[in-house]
Amino acid sequence: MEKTLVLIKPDAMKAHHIGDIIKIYEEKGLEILAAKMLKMDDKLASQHYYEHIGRPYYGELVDFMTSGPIIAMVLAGEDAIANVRKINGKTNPAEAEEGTIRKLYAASSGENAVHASDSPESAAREISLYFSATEIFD
Ligand code: FUP
Repeated sequence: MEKTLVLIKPDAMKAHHIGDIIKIYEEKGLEILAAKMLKMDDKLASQHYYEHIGRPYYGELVDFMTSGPIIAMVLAGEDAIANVRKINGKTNPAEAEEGTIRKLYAASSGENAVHASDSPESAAREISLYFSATEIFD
């Protein structure tokens, strides 16, 4: 069973889509091994999005991600990393496939409802930013 880190971003939290989003993952057979609500601060944002530091949208990205609470989750399943990214849809919701979370609930490439790890290395790194080993129930 592969693990991946998912974030429900501030836009989806404010729009009351927590339940809708979690229901989609559960209906697709993903197991929730860990979950917590928290507020990202600038330090956590710079750790999570270190690859984006210096990009033109970085300031807006941090402002958005720190604008309200988020939910962090560890999801597990067969090919969970690729599977969850498929369920989430493309970064830009205008390009996201029908039925994906971003098609359903995201407004723009910046405010796009959910995050999911993009490789086994990112998943391990990102999971450790949000959860200690005792908080993951596998
Ligand atoms: P994804 O893996 O789909 O989350 O997308 P990226 O890693 O390419 O981007 C991470 C985050 O940076 C996005 F969720 C939002 C932000 N971003 C922008 O705001 N504008 C862009 O053009 C690209 C990314």
